[in-house]
Amino acid sequence: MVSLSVKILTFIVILISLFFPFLRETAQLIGIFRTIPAYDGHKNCEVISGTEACEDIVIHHPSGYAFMACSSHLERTAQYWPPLGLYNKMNFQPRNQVWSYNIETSELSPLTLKNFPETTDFSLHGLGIYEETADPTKLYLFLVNHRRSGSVIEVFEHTIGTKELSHRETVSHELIVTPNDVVPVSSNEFYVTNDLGYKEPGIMREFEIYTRRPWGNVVFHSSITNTTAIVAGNIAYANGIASNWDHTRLYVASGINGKIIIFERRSDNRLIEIENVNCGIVIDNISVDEETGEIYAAGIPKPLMIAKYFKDTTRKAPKPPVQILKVSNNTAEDKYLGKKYTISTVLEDSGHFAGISIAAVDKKRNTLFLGSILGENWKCKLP
Ligand SMILES: *[C@@H]1O[C@H](CO)[C@@H](O)[C@H](O)[C@H]1NC(C)=O
Ligand SMILES: *[C@@H]1O[C@H](CO)[C@@H](O)[C@H](O)[C@H]1NC(C)=O
Ligand SMILES: CC(=O)N[C@H]1CO[C@H](CO)[C@@H](O)[C@@H]1O
Repeated sequence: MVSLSVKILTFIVILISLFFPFLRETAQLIGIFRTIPAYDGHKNCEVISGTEACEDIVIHHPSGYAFMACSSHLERTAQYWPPLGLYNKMNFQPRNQVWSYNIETSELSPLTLKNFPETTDFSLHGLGIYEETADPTKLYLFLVNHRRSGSVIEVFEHTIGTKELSHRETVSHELIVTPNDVVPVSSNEFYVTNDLGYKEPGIMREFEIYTRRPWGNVVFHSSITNTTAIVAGNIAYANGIASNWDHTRLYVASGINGKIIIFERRSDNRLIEIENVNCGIVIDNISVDEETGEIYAAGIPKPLMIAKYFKDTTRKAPKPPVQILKVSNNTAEDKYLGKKYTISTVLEDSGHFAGISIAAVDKKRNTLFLGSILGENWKCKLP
């Protein structure tokens, strides 16, 4: 007969062995044992002055315009920022700014909102663009807007070269809870990530983040049929979302797991997971090079440092290191052994960038944009 203590011991051993892989993986992801040499990738870059805290940047490749959804350091660290559970200043109206940047002329223009009341909140996060098939000068910008009354997706029309955004539609739905990033697949349809299952700050939200619970998801919305549905679930911190050029594949970053999930889009708009690429470090938002299909991700080698940097309102905390990764198809011999992708580093820097959240690449113009959650944004020459 097995005594009770043996049973308990067995139970403890099982428990530890169950948790050990999780702990080991966590230690790797948060980079406890990672030392970062003095990288100076910023030398290839210049600050895009006049902008701050552009958490998302999307390039319209045919025209060479980058669109930037921007906020401010003060707002993100001290006032109001639901994605980080910050609700300090609820009597203040967020009114963020979208900029267009002409890569060839370096002209930076603030876009004016039309048909959008001045009294409506405008607190920006993810951004996606869709080009009208019949008229390539006409774009639709889809923006995540964290209104104080709840988070919504705003759709605007824009004609390339103008300095206006004309409001078209606001989409809100009970399934769009913690929207992070959005990718349109037509002028009336989009996919959006809900990064967390728990929106309200508190113990459950902390638990969800620190134990990497898979409670985020991807929601599809169609304004043609007025339907909204969860099309992919069980994702731990679903942040960035991007698609390939014909929207047959979608890429979702599971940031705190350091993974990029590749989905195939079915004709009924459901998403089928076909691949899971492990980047090995915490990653932020992602973008796809439309021509090559390569995926760029802003990597966070020291997430604890970034957390400290975010909480510091004095702007004195050391800037966290950044590693921009590129995921390409593996063309070497070992692809036959199942190694489908190669991950390479495009840029590395150890202390000049303020928490980079997006890397967007224009290969044709040899340009890399780096957007920050709370500081300066940069334009770099591709190495
Ligand atoms: C779309 O559906 C939602 C419920 O899912 C409803 O609240 C809303 O009024 C509908 N909108 C239109 C334009 O029919
Ligand atoms: C890999 O190649 C396929 C086929 O050419 C392409 O569709 C895909 O986007 C490529 N993926 C990456 C990560 O480069
Ligand atoms: C636009 C976008 O996807 N932003 C997200 C990038 O990742 C950070 C941190 O993981 C999120 O807080 C942003 O919401």
